[in-house]
Amino acid sequence: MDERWQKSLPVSWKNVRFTGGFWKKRQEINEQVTLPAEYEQCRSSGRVDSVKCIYKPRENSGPEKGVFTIDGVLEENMADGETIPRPHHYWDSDLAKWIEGASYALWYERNPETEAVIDGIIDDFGKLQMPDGYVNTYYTVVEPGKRWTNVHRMHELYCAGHLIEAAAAYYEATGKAKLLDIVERYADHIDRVFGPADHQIHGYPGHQEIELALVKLYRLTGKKKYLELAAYFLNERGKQPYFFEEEARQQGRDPEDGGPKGILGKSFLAQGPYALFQAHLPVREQMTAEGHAVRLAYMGAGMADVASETGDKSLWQACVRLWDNVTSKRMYITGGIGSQDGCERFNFDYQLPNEESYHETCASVAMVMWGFRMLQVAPDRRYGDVMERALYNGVLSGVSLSGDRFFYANHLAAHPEMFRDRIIRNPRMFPERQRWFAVSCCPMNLARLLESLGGYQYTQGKLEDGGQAVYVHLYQEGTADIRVRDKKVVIRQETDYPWQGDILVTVGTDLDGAWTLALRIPEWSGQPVLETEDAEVWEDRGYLYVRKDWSKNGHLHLSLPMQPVLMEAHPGVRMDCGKAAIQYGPLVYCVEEADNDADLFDCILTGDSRLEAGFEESLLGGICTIQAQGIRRNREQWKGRLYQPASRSYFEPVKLKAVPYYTWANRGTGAMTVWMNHIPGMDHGKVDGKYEDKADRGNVN
Ligand code: FUB
Ligand code: ZN
Repeated sequence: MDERWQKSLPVSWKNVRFTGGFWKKRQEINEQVTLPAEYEQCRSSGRVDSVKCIYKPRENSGPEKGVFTIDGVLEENMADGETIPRPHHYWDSDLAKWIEGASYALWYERNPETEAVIDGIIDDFGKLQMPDGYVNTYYTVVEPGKRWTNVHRMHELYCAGHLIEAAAAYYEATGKAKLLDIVERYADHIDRVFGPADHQIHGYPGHQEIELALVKLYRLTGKKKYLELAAYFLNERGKQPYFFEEEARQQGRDPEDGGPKGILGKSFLAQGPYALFQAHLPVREQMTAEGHAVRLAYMGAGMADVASETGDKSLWQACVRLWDNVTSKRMYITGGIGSQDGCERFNFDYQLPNEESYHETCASVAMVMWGFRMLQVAPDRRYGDVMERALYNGVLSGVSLSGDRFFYANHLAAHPEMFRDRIIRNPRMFPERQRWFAVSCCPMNLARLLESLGGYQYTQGKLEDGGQAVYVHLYQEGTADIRVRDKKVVIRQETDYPWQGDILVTVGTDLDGAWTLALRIPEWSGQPVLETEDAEVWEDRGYLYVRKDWSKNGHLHLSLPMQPVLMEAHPGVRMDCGKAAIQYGPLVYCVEEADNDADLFDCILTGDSRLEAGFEESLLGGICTIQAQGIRRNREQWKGRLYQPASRSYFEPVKLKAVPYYTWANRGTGAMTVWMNHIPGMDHGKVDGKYEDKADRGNVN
């Protein structure tokens, strides 16, 4: 493990503006379509009004319905005989994520209407706040008097974390501190309730999130107690006796009771008690990434944050260990994690199914957040590359090109019949994006990430020799307004990334003296070409360090060679054995029925399937497509048969066209696959009417 600590801190999203290109377009859709559509869903489903506390539980109301609906959710969460939706125990987090995303948008363009809507919700949260600082809709109106009795399952700390993040965003965007005041009082309350003293709860959240939020609050307010509380939650996790078990016993619940789906009980996973919640072991003893994927990645993000602020080496090492396990054995090529449907969790090493993949959008968002925080402790491209992979693929596939439909689960292969025959019954799993979900974590998570993406582009810190460095982690047309040694520095990127790998960087400053720009060189890019003058240049952990006096000559040109390549999965990923996926720059590709006949799953890429990239302005919002010649078996020879002896003469040529994975399922429902059959030793050229197999003659490409 490379233990060199090289701390840097994010350049705020407020200081970075996308001025054109790929992400600018996506942000505009996010602002104009996604965020308004999400607000409307929150309004019509009762989420917005839930904070007004108009719901009153009726004495004899029946059980919650919790119905999954595809379009619209008016009856969601209604109990029998009730007319006002019963606030769900994590609706507060939905509203908070929406406020967060909408706040970022306000910074880019002030909008009095949106601001008034947010102010209204904040005022309702303010009225909801108890004199001791507690804020939670569910426990105010649905189960009053029961707060902090089921920290394991009921998401109070998770909702608090999201409210803190929302408050930070709203404050930074508008300068208005009213939500910040609310969450500070709430965080103070939480700080009084949880901790090591006898009168405190020695506990931690059932769903991590608050840890990273508390670090954000610490950075914003400078109050160390928030950082200490974040560290406390992480350090307490997994200690014995298990907090979740103690809590259940104190409340008269059976710790083995796993709830309606059976998954929440103490011994549900073989990896250890409460492994679904990463509470089976203290975090420093967790050798593999187990349990619920979003929880794990948020925990990793929190660990990296706390390690970065406290210098805690053992916490950092534990964080790296988990990261390595995830990214080397348990992550999809799209950067997505959590392959197991059912409890949204990690599976054993290399268990990465394609058609039944869960690969939740939130989990990809969490990977971006985690990767970015890893970079702040150690600028190493293995973190930046994964962050980028998750962003362009796992995250972005979660939203339609139109911006108003969403994937919860993101499959790497799909067949429409699975949907039509209702083999897959849960809308979260449908291979068609939905307008909304009863549990709608993903749409909102994605929107807040896209709107704050500028904040993931740069970090700033000191090098080992004390020199100043600005790290460039992502490439995107736009400007960053930074201060180096207290002088203004404007960094401008001009690029057509991710369609091309040329990046022109112009630095405008009158700061005298040398400082360093460190540029991530993605692993896919092979040999980059850097053109600049009067600079000292070196490479370290996949970053190209360029030190010079930028006030004298503020230009550099970086060329990252971008070619379509065939990627293979580790042989342990049995579903992908004998298969390859196309990648072009940071983008993973897939083949869809819309561009290729059906029978995608029978197509084979061969040793001489040359991949050709070309830009198609009018397709799917303007994309680079990849064309390749392949082969497939001739169906004529299969008439009336289900099986027959294998033969080489079945094959016929087929032209394949691949599109970026994030664009799939935007042209109706159809078959899709990321992984295609691949026989590198086979040449699809015809010899004597047959297709030649070079491997037979020892000529493996
Ligand atoms: O539990 C809150 C969120 O809902 C999780 O992060 C997602 O995985 C989904 O279960
Ligand atoms: Zn989600």
